[in-house]
Amino acid sequence: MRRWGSVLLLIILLVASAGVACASHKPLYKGSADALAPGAWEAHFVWLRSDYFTYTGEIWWEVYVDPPGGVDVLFFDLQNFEAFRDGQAARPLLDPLVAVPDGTQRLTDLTGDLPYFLVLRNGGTASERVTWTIYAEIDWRRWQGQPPGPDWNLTIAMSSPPLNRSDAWETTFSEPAVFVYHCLPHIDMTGIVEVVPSTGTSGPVNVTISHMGFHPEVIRVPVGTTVRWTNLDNLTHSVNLALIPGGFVLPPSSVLGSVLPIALVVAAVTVVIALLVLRRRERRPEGTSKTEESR
Ligand SMILES: [Cu+2]
Repeated sequence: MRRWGSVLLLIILLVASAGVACASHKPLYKGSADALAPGAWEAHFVWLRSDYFTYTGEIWWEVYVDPPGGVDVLFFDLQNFEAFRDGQAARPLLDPLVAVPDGTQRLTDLTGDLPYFLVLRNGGTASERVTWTIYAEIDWRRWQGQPPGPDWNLTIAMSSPPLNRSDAWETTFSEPAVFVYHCLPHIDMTGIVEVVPSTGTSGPVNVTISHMGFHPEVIRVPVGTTVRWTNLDNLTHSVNLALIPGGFVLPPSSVLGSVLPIALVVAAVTVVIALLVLRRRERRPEGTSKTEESR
C-alpha cells in the first residue's frame, strides 16, 4: 500500500513538473539591462531571420524598471524607427507603454524581411535601470523533419578575438555599409552598425558589452569612425560583423502602401465622372429623337 502511495506521488510529481515546463516555455530571443540617464534611450532590434530557427512572427517582451516609473516602451518598424531617431513624427506599431514600472506586450504577424526595434526611453528626471527580455515564438516543426526556414546567409566580414573581461577590440569603418553582428558563442547577443557617407570627421564610438548585451546596440556612424567594443562582463564575448549587401532596403510594397489608398480614391472619382459623362451623352440622342417624334 505504501509502495503504491509513493508510485502515485512520483506520477503526480512528474505530471506537475511537465506542467511547469510547459508553462515556462519561453523561446528567448534576447535580453539585457540598460542604464538610462534622464532623456536617454536605447534601441534593441528583432530580426526574425535565422539559420537556426523558423519564427512564427509572434513576439513579446517584458520590461522591469528600477526605480519604478519614468520609462517609455515603444516598438517600431524600420521606417518609423529611422524617423524616431531623426526626431521626426514616428508611429509605433503598438500603443506605447508610458512611464511604466514594468510591463509586457505581445505582437503577431511580424515578417522576417526587415528588423523591428524596441525602444526604451527614460522620460523622467532620475537615472533608470531597465531589465528587458524579448521572446520570439519558434516553429518547432522544423525540428521534426520539416524544411528549414529562411537563412541569415551571413558572411562574417570582420571578427574580434575572444574578449575576456576588460578586453577591447576596435575597427575603423571606411565605406558606407550596414553590418549586423553577433557574439560567439552567444548568438542571441546581436547589434547593428550602420556606416553612412560623411564629409566631416568623427571621434571614436564606444560600445560596452555588459549583461549579455551590446550597449548601445544599434549605432549609426559616419565613414571613417573607429568603433571600440569593451567587455565588462565576467564571461568571454566576441564581435562578428556580417555585411548586409545593399543594407536594409524597404520593400516597394511599403511605398505602394502609402500611395495606393490615394491612387484608389483618384481612380474611383475618375470612373464616377466618366460614367456620369457617358450617361449624359447617351441621354442626349434619346431626348432628341423624342422631340423629333413629338413634333
Ligand atoms: Cu557573448
